[in-house]
Amino acid sequence: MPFSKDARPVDISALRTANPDHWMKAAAIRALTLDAVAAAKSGHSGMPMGMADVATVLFEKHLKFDPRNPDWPDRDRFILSAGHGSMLLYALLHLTGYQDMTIEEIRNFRQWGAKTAGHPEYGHAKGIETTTGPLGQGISNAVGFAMAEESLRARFGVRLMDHYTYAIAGDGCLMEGVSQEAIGLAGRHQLSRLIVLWDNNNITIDGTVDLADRTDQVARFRASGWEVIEIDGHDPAAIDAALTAARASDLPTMIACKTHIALGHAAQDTSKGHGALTDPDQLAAAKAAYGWEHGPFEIPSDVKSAWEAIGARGHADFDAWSTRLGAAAPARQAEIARIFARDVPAKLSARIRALKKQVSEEGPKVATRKSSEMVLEVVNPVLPETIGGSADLSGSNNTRSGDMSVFDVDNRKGRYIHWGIREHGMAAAMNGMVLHGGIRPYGGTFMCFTDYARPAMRLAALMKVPTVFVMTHDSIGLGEDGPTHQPVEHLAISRATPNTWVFRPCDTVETAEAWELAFSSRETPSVLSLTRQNVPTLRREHKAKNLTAQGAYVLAEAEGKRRAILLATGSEVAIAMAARELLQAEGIGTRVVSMPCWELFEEQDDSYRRRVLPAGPVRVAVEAGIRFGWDRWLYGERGRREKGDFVGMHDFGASAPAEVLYEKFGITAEAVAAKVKAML
Ligand SMILES: Cc1ncc(C[n+]2csc(CCOP(=O)(O)OP(=O)(O)O)c2C)c(N)n1
Repeated sequence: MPFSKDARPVDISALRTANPDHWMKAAAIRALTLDAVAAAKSGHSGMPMGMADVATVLFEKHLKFDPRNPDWPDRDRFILSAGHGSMLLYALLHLTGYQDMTIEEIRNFRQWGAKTAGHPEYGHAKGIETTTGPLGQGISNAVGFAMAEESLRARFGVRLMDHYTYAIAGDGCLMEGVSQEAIGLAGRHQLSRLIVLWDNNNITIDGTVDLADRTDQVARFRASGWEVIEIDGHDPAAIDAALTAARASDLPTMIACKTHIALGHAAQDTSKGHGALTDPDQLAAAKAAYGWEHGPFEIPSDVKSAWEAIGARGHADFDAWSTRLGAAAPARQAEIARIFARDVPAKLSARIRALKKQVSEEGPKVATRKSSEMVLEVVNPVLPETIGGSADLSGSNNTRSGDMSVFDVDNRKGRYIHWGIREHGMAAAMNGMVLHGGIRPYGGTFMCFTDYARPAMRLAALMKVPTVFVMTHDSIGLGEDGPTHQPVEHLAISRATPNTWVFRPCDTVETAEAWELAFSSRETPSVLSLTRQNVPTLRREHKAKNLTAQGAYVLAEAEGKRRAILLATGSEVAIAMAARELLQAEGIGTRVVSMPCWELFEEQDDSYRRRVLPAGPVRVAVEAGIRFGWDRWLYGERGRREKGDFVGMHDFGASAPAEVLYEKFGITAEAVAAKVKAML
């Protein structure tokens, strides 16, 4: 059993007697953790047992929260980045009196239907600010929470927005690469309201940290622009003093809390302490060492009332805040309510419709990334809650509209963020902004770097938050940058993710419709797949209705008897239209279906889907990506195996001009027409 090398002996009885009141409150967390993990026969005991003192002082003396009003916009946010230690959070929520975190929930830790999932899941219970478990995400979300606070404080004033973000991170969180992206961003932006508590216990699953790392974390944070305070994480006075200093600092602060994993248990300071401690004798011995003489899941009334008093501490703060809000101008009150409810103003649809009308008349031939910029130009001014950005590709992603100034230390009102070359950190921080509330973030990169942002994109979908990922340069159509930059499998990756809308608009009209849906979404993240290369306007007849909302629709009907249906997305819709010309010229009636969003088409009722994809005609799908997933539309939905085929990519791309690549890879109108004729 690997031992922590720098493990000092701990005199539990000295800790107990030095601060008896504090000790029993922290012991309640430790006891609940031991009982819940023993009942579930699984879970992580050591982290909550090690960080119980830090968490107790934080909740007792510093955290601004009100269990009766868990959605209070001006509460401090507490993020358990080390999500495996979920019992720490559940115990805190239960003890401080969050209504939905009953003792029954704790008893049912990790069981079907319980709010107490293995790792904290956003939406399961109030007080869980974000889903954590994939290490490094929470600390990176926290950066977005802190940016959201800065932005909203600048917008609404310190009387209404004035809070801190606290995150507990372990060695694992700090080893994950994304943590450096987060730390770099927080340091650069001087996010002084962000306080990270590092559980410095020197233990991970395989053993001691030095098996895999020798980073000087203190130097690392300081080098990234943070203040660092080092303390004994079991000394309540030191914890309190460090938190006070951190709150006063002009910089983000990391408090390095030297702790003992599984404090007081036979497995203390060992990697065994990281996991599920279920041995009944050892459990009893640990409780005896704590001086905890109560049965499983039993909290003595004096300890419970002490914790409830901590939970009640924030009522007055909440009431005072409500009074201040009530005294604000009605329009300001309504605006705060609106943005936190994720409602969009009616003006959004009006602006989208006006743009659609204009471009369907003018018919510009532009890249859809440019179309996207045209949309943002008209929409951002009426959506003050948007924050845009790019991972160092602003000019390529076209994500900045003219009204957006740059978010910076001296311009917190800025709504455009230069994320640097940090796709993962950007995506995770954007999730944090949505979760904070009051912000609708979107951020851009090249579509092939979906891979770099992917863990956070998945969590947006899992958490049901409407983050918008702007993915430009979405195929071989980007040309000379070559196969490293040409996504082929990324549409399939995002489409395979539940609760994600993948939009691949064919022109400016569809791009406007996609943005309207993305910005109106309450629970679904969006991926906008946009071209580098110019495409024609195909929707020349103005329709006020948002056709993209149906996922797929008939763009061009067959003339004469309908013998073929061409299905296409994005830049390949124009190729399908050209193929239709060829086929119609030979008397083959051909319908073109534009499919900007598969997921929304799947949601349509059967009769609509039948109208768009009737049985009978041959079907050819055209997309400059891999085939994966397309068989659903070719062979399913009344299609037949011998009557369906695909034109697209079968391997990685190549470096050459876009037109050459389309020709060489056979994604042409002629190839589409030939496939149709071969099946007739
Ligand atoms: C991205 C990711 N990789 C791996 C894991 C599996 N895992 C869970 S906890 C853990 C070790 C974390 O060590 P540390 O943060 O020091 O936690 P402690 O041992 O102090 O509880 C690992 C590897 C994970 N949850 N997330």
